[in-house]
Amino acid sequence: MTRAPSELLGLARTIAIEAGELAVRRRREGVQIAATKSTIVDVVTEADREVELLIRSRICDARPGDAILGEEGGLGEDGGAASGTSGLTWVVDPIDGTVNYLYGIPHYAVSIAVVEGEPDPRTWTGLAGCVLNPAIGELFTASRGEGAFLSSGGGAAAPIRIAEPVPLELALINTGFAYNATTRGRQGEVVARLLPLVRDIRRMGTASLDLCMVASGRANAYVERTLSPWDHAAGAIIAREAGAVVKGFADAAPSRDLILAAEPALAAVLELLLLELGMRFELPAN
Ligand code: LIP
Repeated sequence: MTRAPSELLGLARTIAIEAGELAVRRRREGVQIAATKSTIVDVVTEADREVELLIRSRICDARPGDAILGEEGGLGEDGGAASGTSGLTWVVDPIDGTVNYLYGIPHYAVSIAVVEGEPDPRTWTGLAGCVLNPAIGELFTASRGEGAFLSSGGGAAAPIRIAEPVPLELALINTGFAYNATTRGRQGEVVARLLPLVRDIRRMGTASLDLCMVASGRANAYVERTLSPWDHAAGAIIAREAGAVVKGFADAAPSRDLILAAEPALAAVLELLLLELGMRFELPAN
């Protein structure tokens, strides 16, 4: 079975489009909270679950040897893919930006990545990534070594690149906050110290699209802590292929501890500043 990144991307794209249509349909019909997760503000809707099941079944049918790591199911549950035999894992967020989805804000995404190696963002290699905002019909894609693309409204895919370098004081920086109240309080303190030093801050509410914003020059940088692997797997591939550095603290790969994406020189300056501003405080266990 093929391991070619461009072919894996083709399948990811087909599945994401079908999943996005389902998400939009369910959104039109009205969305209810099905359960809360880590805290009372961390929610899952019936649509998240249904969309993930659809994605899982499509992957299982097409690629029975691959593993699946999904936000609502864990590794191998429901889809029956167990941990797989191929060494490839599909990392799936059926609806990234669930709170936007719940409120009817058209800024949420179906995010699907294929990675090679252990299903751990600190060590895996991203092969293909696809992030679809089905509410406005924007599809961001990338496969390893082949660049990043944006297709709008079903049109042809056009190459995207990160923005030209800017100094810190002209940088537009996307960020996000944890669901844990204590953690987000501390994150807010860091942001208050950062705000006077940069152009401005955006809190859009969908990590995968934040990474695509950096990839397409709509933001200069994106930084967040406490993300889960499915929040950033596909977006990180897209941002890298568009020319961004995507990293954790120091030499680490992105993980729950930190994801920072930016044009390389800005990434270096911003990381140092964030350390000075107290960004690297100890996170609670989950
Ligand atoms: C969410 C993100 C959001 C981030 C949250 C959370 P969910 O994903 O994309 O931008 O700040 O921490 O991870 O829960 O909507 O799939």
